[in-house]
Amino acid sequence: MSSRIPIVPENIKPLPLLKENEGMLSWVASVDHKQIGIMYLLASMVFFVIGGIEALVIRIQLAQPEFGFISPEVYNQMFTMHGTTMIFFVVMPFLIGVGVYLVPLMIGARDMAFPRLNALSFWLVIFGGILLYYSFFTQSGASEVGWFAYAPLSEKPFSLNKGPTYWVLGLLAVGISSVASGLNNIVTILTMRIKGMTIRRLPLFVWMILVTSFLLVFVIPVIASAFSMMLLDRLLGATFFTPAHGGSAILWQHFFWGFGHPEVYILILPAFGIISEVIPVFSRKPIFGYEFVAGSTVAIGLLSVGVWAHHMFAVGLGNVANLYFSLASMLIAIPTGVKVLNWVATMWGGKIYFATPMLFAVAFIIEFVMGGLTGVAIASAPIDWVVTDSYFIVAHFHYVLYGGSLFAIFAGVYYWFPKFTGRMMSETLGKWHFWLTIVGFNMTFFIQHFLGVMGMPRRTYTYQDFPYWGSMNLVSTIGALILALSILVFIWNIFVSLRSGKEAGNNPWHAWTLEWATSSPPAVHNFDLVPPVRGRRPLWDLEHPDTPDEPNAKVV
Ligand code: HEM
Ligand SMILES: [Cu+2]
Repeated sequence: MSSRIPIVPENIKPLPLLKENEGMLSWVASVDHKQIGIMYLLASMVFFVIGGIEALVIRIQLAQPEFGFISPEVYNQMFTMHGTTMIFFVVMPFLIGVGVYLVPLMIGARDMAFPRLNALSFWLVIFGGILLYYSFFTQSGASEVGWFAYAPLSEKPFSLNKGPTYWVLGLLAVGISSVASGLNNIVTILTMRIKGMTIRRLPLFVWMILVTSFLLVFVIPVIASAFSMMLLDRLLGATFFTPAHGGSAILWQHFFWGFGHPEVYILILPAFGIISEVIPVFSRKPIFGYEFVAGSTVAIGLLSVGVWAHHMFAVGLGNVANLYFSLASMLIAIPTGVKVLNWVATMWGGKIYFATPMLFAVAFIIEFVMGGLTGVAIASAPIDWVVTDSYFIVAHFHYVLYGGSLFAIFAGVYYWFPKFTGRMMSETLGKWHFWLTIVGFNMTFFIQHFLGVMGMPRRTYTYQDFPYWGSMNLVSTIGALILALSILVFIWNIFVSLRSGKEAGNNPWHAWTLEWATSSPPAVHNFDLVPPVRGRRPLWDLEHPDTPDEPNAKVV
């Protein structure tokens, strides 16, 4: 086919190709975006198991009133390490890793713009994880001050433990890594697209990685500065956040949430991207309102940096501030609602095919909307005052983080596993995984809304035997055990499918984006030839050469 454009444009020199069968070294020394992507995913899985075990320990301790499964000190370390691990070492590495793997393929490029920087980013995450987990072996154990490390608790003399110091150092390493991957993504997406892949034809997943990358580059430095100040306080006797010596504990909260709220969008926007790829393919329709899905992402990105103090309603910032932050937070519901509407409209009238990726994608919409609704509720300051620091909040953010980010991650794994490995995942095990997740997830977290409203505080080591508290907590713990089982099924599925899954072929789902135009797994150099790009669905155009270029609005 002479109309096809060769993948390596003349002005880009291909990197020296990795030799196959070099064993471990070919991975450790790799600068190939696909190998680095896979390593990110594996690291994320390992940390997921660790963070999951920590969650189980928490839930077992809370299974009945006045239980003494672990000590209060260890309990504090568990929830701190659990939250930190899940956010910085599970969801972020997964989403960044899947981006590193897919972005070059989706835009028809040979690799990321800066392959060595890419490798550095990955290894910094590992380095940060080792620093973080090393703290368990110090005399006083890991950090015990919660994932947002509020001052002055995290400051001397309140915490003389070494845990928070290792925590900060580990997260600083991850921060450098995130900024580097953000820059790498931005340059790659803006400069390495194949001819014809205009910005308005970018796959939505790439769009969301682009917006997320800008967020990374702008907000990680905020927290990195605060981390540096905290280190100065802890190690060199500075007092940025120590009120007794003229510092301000509230200042830490502004820094932390100035980063922390955009961070939740860093954890969800790429997940939106995954959903925006899966839903059209399994509905056999182009995405409804592409411009709105992309545009609302930009809107969310911009708004997300202006709402941080909704985490600080209980501080007493005053009515004007509370009113502003309430309204601004509620505004975010609009672009988010636009997305949900677009996904539902995409499914509407489509030929829906409920393979496992689609099951997780549809469940994502439902569970994420649940978390979003409680989110809009607590964006109202008076409602937040009632439930702040209670299990209602724990329920809320697990609906968005587990029911949102993690459900999308599962959808993405089932969807792209054939591309990554050349084999299909087992649909039977996939459905077991899915239904166990639905039952376990809702059992664990739904009931926590009620516990919260009944007054159970978050980060509580144990509780008195109030009416129903014991049984409701037990339900939540049993749910967590079911969730653990679902994760075992998922891991088992990966192992089984790697060894004996059905051969996938290039494009098992009949999808339309460029990553499906190459072999599974892709060759080291990604493509021999990239199909011409003259619309948003290059592989569909390839099969329908006579259709007009845009807007591809037909059901197929
Ligand atoms: C595997 C299933 C999970 C279970 C059973 C679980 C359970 C819990 C529980 C019971 C708490 C509250 C501890 C307390 O306040 O005393 C908690 C806190 C937390 N969880 Fe999870 N969780 C799970 C997955 C996740 C995931 C996937 C994420 C994020 C992506 C996450 C992020 C957090 C965060 C940020 C906290 C707050 C920690 C803090 O208060 O400092 N969890 N989790
Ligand atoms: Cu927020």
